[in-house]
Amino acid sequence: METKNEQHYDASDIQVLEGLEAVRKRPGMYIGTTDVKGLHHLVWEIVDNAIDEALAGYCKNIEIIINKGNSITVKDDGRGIPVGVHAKTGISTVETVYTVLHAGGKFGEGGYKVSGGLHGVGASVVNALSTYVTVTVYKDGHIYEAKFENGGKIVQHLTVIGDCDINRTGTTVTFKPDPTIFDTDIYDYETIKVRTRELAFLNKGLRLTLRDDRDSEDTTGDTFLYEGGISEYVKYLNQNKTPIHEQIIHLEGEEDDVVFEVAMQYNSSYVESIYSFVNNINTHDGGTHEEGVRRALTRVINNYARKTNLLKEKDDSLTGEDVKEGLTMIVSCKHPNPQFEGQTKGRLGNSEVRKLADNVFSEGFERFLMENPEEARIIVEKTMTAARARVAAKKARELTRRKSDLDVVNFGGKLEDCKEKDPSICEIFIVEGDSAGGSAIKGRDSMTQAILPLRGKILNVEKARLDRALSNEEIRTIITAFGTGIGQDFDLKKLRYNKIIIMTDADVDGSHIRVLLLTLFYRFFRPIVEAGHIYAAQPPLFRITHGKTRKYVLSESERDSYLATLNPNTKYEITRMKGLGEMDAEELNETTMDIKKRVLRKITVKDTIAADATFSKLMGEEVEPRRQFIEEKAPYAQNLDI
Ligand code: 0RA
Repeated sequence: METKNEQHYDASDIQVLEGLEAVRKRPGMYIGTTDVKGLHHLVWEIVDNAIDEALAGYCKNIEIIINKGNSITVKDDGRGIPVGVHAKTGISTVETVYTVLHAGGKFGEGGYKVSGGLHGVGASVVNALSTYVTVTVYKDGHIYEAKFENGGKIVQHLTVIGDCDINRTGTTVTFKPDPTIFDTDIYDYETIKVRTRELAFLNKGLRLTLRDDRDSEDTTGDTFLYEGGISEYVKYLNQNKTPIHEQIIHLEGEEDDVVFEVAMQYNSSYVESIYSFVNNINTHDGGTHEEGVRRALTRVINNYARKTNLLKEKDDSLTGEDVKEGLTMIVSCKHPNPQFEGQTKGRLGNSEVRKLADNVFSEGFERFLMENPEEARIIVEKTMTAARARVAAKKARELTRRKSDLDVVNFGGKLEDCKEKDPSICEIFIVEGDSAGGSAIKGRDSMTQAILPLRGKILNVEKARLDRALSNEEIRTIITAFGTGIGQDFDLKKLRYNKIIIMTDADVDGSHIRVLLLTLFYRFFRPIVEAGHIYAAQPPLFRITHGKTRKYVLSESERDSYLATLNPNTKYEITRMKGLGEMDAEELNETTMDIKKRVLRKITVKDTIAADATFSKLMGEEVEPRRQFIEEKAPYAQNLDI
């Protein structure tokens, strides 16, 4: 076996494994899905390569362009993909990287590559799933170009097509996803923007620009460049919250090529916003980097609180739960050989990182507390208040714990439960107002449909702790009805209904109630939301009657297109449906509840971090953004996804 020098990546590092046909046959194996998510995944595979060049220290600018026709261009100013003949394949390295599966430093033993996409297969997979790919390399005063078509077939070998300034280096890739592979071929600017911004936060000093050339070519687009890196991410996440201390605490350390970094700031809310990343990938199930920090955070705060006598001898120690209340934190680890664990590979497994994270965090945070006694006092007091609330919530929670099935039936008449006990076929409608609740009870299928009419106002849990939420009558009823418990007692397996359906009017009040409910579900029952159990009913907006026919439509455009299908001489009548309460039981059943006829909208969480920010913006201290959002979105039942 050849020995390889860690420092000098050369063309021979690239291993030749398989052809591209396999990728086209089973794209899901390589990019997860062929839906809109898979389509966007192609962009990140190409951007990842440029980011690697940035991590290696050679690239400062990356530009992403959505072109007319939904092709994508990614430009970087790195060293340029090597243009020499590849030792193993006998063709240029550029062509090798784009045509040989698993070619790329990541799988070569000598190559040092820290970033990675979903399955780390990169450029060749993008080529396999594209109708065309053009790669341009600027290097040594020349412009080189190679072209591929129809799933990676070479149509132009790497050729010098011109000269450039000797100092100019970089790689430009344009690809067009194959529409016969993907369910959709339309890129979403906002999706790409959110991730591009995140990549800029995670890679300080790197300028990422994004532009949409589909409508016209003089758009300015967005530029993201954060010299402060993850500190600026924390600041961004806290922008609709109220920080309780000024400084963002930013700590960093490195050992054996593993770089560990954390930034944090407490705010006055009660929610935990801790997000961790490994090689720019969100580790949504945490792992050793997160564990190390959490462990150190609890220990350091307890030690400091005891030492300064803020926490007395008789007081119980603060728990992990207490110290994360109102904490916004980004943990980022760059690792040359990460082990991802768990079903969705969302957990970092490398055990040595736990110790590195603990050491870097505890040393730095301890010093911060010593050097900033005023901020330290504010933080400790916040965690002590959280501890008191935890004790109070425990007492309150015991009241909501279901002792037997009987308890659910005896709701004091609130919940009209269904007869069926098998959760997989049961649904619960949470209905705005008593009169609509009455119609829903009459119009339901009592075997499988339970009705919970809301009488009082739903508490805004964005501004209330668990203990106060638990003293709210409506919330207690909801918790008991769901059967899952809450907080530490939460158990998704105990959920009593497969579908939880929010049924509110299509007006501003209805939107407000819906957002309050979604906030409650997202903050206190997140696994239920993530598992896709939450739906919004879509009551009709208009009723059109002609002759004996009654037609219900959901929107103005649907009304217009229906009217256009009628004979011009037909006499018809249009009623604008003002609210659920206006419909009788039969109408409500027919339009909104009947499994065969209704249209439900499933509420999905596209991106946890973005959803968190949305809820803080919507439901936090500031009233104006909330009013604006609700007024803007209220008329449209469509804008529900979080
Ligand atoms: C390996 C070695 C060198 C550059 C790259 C890979 C490289 C790959 C990509 C992919 C997208 N952009 C890229 N930029 C650079 C260095 C080669 C040399 O120094 O000649």
